[in-house]
Amino acid sequence: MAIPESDLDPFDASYFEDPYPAQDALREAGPVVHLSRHGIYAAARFAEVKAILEDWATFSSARGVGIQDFHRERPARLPSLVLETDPPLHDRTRSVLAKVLSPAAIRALKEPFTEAAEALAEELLDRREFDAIPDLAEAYPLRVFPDAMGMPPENRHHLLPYGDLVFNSFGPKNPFLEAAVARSGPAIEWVQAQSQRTALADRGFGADIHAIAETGVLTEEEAPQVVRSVLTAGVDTTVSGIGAAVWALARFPDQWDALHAEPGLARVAFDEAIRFETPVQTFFRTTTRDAELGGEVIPTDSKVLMFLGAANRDPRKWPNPDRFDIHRRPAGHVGYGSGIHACVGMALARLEGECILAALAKRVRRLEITAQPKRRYNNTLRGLASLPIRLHPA
Ligand code: OVM
Repeated sequence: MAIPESDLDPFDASYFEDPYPAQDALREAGPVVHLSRHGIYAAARFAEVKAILEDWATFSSARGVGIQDFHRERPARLPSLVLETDPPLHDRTRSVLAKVLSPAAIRALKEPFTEAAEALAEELLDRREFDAIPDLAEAYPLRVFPDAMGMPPENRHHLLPYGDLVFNSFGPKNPFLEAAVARSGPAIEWVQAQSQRTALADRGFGADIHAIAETGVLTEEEAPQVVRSVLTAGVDTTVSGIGAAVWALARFPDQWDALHAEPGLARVAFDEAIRFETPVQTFFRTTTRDAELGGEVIPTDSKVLMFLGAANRDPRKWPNPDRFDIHRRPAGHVGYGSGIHACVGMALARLEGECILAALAKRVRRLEITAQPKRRYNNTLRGLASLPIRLHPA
């Protein structure tokens, strides 16, 4: 048996426009495909993506989770102490973040996050017509997340071009990455400065990370790097997730009806949107040995691309996968990953999604798309740049 070849470029505009036919072809071609243009292996079926995620020793993150192999090329930024590591270093950092972002810590945010969501929903209802990407999907996380971190109110907008840059940098050096570099301006220096203990309030996730560092778990140099991870991973992702949910709910009006009738479904509706659009579309691993996968063998030292979004629409796993259905059970999707690197901020992301969707569901009878949405191009993140919406109040 030979591994099939494909000349698909999963980092180009026409793919981003409509990735589904290409993802379907990849899943059908076999459990493992070789993408000849980039010289990488790929998995697009749920079972194989999940198997890669569960075997960190064979499919390593320490050589980078983008297309670049840190053994062959120097990474542009200091590798993340949690994302771009394997055990035991990974576990040490992870335990700090798991403590800081504990269920109890997230639960304590339910009230302020609900309050902020209700206030934003009221503002949007007053305006009636707006762009749901900047005015809702970006506005809500940019209001609540930096507050939870303990960041000053100034210049929070830099978090967006910073995230855009890092998520583009997991892909090849193509025009999308070049444009993100050009747009990033002072964002890199700003994020670095904001990660220092003295830039962060006495209370918040930032201070919590530094406090744990002071007990000796992290060094003085490591603590700001861990804050940086949270600032990198925590904003653009939830922006894409909230945008995905609003877009899906606007395109499937029967699903909005169901959510409006039962706003308690907001949390599961957000999760279904993460399955359906999968904001983090792809991540790489690097093989540490000849790796058996789906009956094929991937040679050692190979980059392997996991199509998380394709796995989340694999008909082998999901009945009627292209239907957005808030009554299905989306639990078990790989939109937050799986295994030791599964999203450590998941509860925070879900709280944001739940609060903003519930606040809208209570007040809005119908979402109307008033103009053609515009896609945002990013080598890793799937989302929109613009989604013109008119709200019809209940
Ligand atoms: C990090 C990091 C950066 C981007 C994404 C991410 C999805 C983590 O710096 O640790 O997780």
